[in-house]
Amino acid sequence: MSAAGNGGGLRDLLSGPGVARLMGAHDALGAIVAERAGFDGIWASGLELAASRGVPDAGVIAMADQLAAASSMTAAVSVPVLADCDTGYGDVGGTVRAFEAAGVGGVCVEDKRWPKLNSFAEGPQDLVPIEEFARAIAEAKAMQRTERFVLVARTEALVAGHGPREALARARAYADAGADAVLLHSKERHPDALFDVIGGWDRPAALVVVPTTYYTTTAAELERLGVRVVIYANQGLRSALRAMERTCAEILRTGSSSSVEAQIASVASVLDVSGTTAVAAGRTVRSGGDGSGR
Ligand code: SPV
Ligand code: MG
Repeated sequence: MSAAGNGGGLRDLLSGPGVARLMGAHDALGAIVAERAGFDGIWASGLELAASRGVPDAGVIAMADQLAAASSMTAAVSVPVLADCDTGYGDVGGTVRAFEAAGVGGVCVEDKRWPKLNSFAEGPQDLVPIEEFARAIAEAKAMQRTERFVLVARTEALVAGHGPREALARARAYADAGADAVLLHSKERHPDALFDVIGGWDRPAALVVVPTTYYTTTAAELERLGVRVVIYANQGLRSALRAMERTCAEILRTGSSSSVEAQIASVASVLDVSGTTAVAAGRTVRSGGDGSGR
């Protein structure tokens, strides 16, 4: 792996061919599972990370937390990682520098006012003025050190209750400010407003969408509309949550893990996914050393 890590591949995904599918994760385990399944990249989800820490997705996660999580995912997989950096932690340019230096593929920042609230939560979804966010994007792009790193600008205009006209104006302004891609977020069940924005897209920057509420829309359909990247932001965590709840309840209900053994992963697969099997087979590990090899 080069010093730039596996980050460069994200730029390739933006330019096609075809639609790229990113799977949400919050740790190396989730990233490894997604890579093995065949996903093109990883979405280091802010919601998943917050939930995994037991804190709200409301601007509580700090840059250092996401940097550590995205770095461990980048180290664990060969596909690129796009880090959900919320509103940019008060410094979009500093965020770009930090994640770029860590070899992460790119960052996504959204045009909400801090402290932001998750897009699906009932509550205020206030946007920063379009000029302010476009300026932050332009400044951050000027601070980027390598060609390959990717800055995705996300507009929450539709989530905040504005119409397609405002969403399109914001998306264009961010693309014109230098964003490599624009994430159009929507919480519509039938994404008519989103499709209007996509239909009016007239910039070279790639479009990214997150079909969480409009989950019946397939990646192939989105690709036909011109979308380049589709993010399955939280389905991994949601499936793990449901499975953990069922297992906990079954063990307490029956007095043993017998009734769930057939449904849960084997210890052998945990040893495999953690690399323990490879170490047992002879791969050298030095623990507690100073790295000098002595
Ligand atoms: C996340 O995964 O944290 C996102 C996407 O930002 S969503 O939760 O759908 O807003
Ligand atoms: Mg998020």
